[in-house]
Amino acid sequence: MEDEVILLDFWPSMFGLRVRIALAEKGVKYEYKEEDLVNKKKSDLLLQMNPVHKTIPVLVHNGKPICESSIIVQYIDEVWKDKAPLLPSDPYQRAQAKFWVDYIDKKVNSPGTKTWCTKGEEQEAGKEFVEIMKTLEEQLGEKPYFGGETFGFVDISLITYYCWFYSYEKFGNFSLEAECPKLIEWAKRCAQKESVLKTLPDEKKVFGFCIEMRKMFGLD
Ligand code: GS8
Repeated sequence: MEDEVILLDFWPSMFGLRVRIALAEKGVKYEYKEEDLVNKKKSDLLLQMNPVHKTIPVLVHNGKPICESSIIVQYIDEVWKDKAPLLPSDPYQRAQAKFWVDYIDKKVNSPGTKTWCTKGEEQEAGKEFVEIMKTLEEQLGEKPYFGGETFGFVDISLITYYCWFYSYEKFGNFSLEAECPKLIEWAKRCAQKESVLKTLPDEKKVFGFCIEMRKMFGLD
């Protein structure tokens, strides 16, 4: 029987984008269902499939939900294991990859969001964001990808922020190209991959979304 795969998502979500890239890497066909998070109209399916957090992304595989983007990416890697491994098989390397994804999960989103979603804190948040990117750039070192020669779990977890960099830079008033040139080279390398290229939305579209949201929140 064919697998039934449904993804509950929201187009600019860096978390949902991780799942879309992982599914593209594995060549998995799925049905995409957009949630109307802007108007806070969550579908009954979302509330039923993720009653704990009520957040996207949710992957519904043969009727069963999997929640939390980094857990979903690991699940995808385990279920569709024959194609394009995303996590290393070596236990130590695997633990390292999970450590860095955990770091990204704990550190990146909050200062990133503060650059465009606050009034008066934008520049401070920008500085904090740059420091975190510098730590990640140091971890990347001279390698083409975080795990070495191939695109994997850590790359997927961070590259989905790439389409947000433009907005963070504009509102936070900084330049990542100037501050972290190696990291930007890495991002451009990742963006050449079909799974990433075809998945990430245009940075200007994301910027337009930020402008709309700022208006909606009464910030501008
Ligand atoms: C975060 C998901 C999330 O914040 C993950 O999947 O990695 N740790 C989770 N989803 C947001 C949209 S993206 O900003 C969401 O669903 N928000 C709706 C809400 O909070 O009500």
